[in-house]
Parts: sequence; C-alpha cells; structure tokens
Amino acid sequence: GHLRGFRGCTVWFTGLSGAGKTTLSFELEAYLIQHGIPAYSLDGDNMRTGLCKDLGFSKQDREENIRRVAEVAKLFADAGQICLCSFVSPFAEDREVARRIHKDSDLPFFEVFVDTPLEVCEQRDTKGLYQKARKGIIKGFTGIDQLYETPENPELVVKTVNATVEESTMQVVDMLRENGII
Ligand code: GGZ
Repeated sequence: GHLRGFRGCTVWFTGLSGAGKTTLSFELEAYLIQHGIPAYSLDGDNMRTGLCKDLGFSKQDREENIRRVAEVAKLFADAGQICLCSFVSPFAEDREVARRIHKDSDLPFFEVFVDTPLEVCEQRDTKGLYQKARKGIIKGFTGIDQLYETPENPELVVKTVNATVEESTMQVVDMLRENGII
C-alpha cells in the first residue's frame, strides 16, 4: 500500500538464547502500540509451533527457519507494521538472506545485536536449556556445541548487562526515530 502514516519495517533481534531478545521485543511492541504505532512480534514461540514446526536446529533447518520468518516479516512490514523478529539466527549468511529479502522489496531492515555474554545467559538459564546442553541432553545448542557468529555490521548493538529493559527499549526507539520510521 502507498497511503499510510507509518512506514513499515523489520527490526531483527539476534543473540544467544536467554540474551533478552523476546523481552526487549515485547517491551518495544508495548511502547509502540501505546504510541499508536502498529507493531507485531515474531519469535520461536509463534513461528516454530506453526509455520516452522517441521524444523529443528541443524544449520540447514535454522537457515530455512530464518528464510520463512523473513518472508513473513516482509509481509508485515509491507502492510505498514513494525515487525519485531526475535531469533537466535546464529549464522551471518542467514541474517544476510533476511536482510536481502527486505531490501529487494525496498523495506527497511534493522539488525539489532542483543549482546549478552554467554556466561550471563548461562547464569540466567531461564529455561534450563544450557544445563541440558552442558549435559549433552540437547545437542547443537548455540554457544555450547554450535557456533554463534557475532554480527559484524549490525545497525545497533544493545548490551543488556547493567541496563534496564526500558533503557534498552529506548535505544531501539531512538534508532527508529533517527531513521525516520517513527
Ligand atoms: C538454540 C535452542 C535450541 C538449540 C531449543 N539452539 O531461549 P529460547 O529457547 O526461547 O530461544 C531458543 C530458541 C531458538 O529458536 P530460534 O528459532 O530463535 O533459532 S534459530 O534462529 O537459530 O533458528 C531456545 C530454544 O529455541 N532452543 N534448542 N539447539 N536454541
């Protein structure tokens, strides 16, 4: 569509399990909605239970997961939404595919690296997954026995250690303002 108040875009949060991606995305979604800006969050919980339920965590499956998510995000962005995607997305080439899918449709794409050290994520271990990965009960866990490729040129780096969720949220809001999205 061409007549709308807000330009849609995708904000892509990448980082380790437990880094705070979904927490940040939900806080940002609430902020945007409160300000009358349409926003919608995608994450493993709503994608891997439906559209991506045939996929696991091998490199190949993650690649396909990210591709599908990016195609869905593109549609939300094209519909004028700020689509907030929270996926570990550990591989740089998959994140580049997500970016390309948006660029090819002239839709703004912002990669946000939620930079929380592995030690902190493992300490938090909100879902007990790191413990299971350490014991070998879960195989191919990002940061333990599978790679996380640190983003080299993200639009924004958010460090969650020594920052409140509100502060981190405002960092992303400022980025959206500086880029004329809101
Ligand atoms: C990483 C895993 C794995 C493995 C299950 N590796 O903290 P969470 O629980 O909610 O976030 C993780 C989520 C990762 O799914 P994504 O769709 O974001 O992954 S990717 O972008 O790489 O496709 C974690 C849980 O699922 N989880 N097994 N092996 N995270």
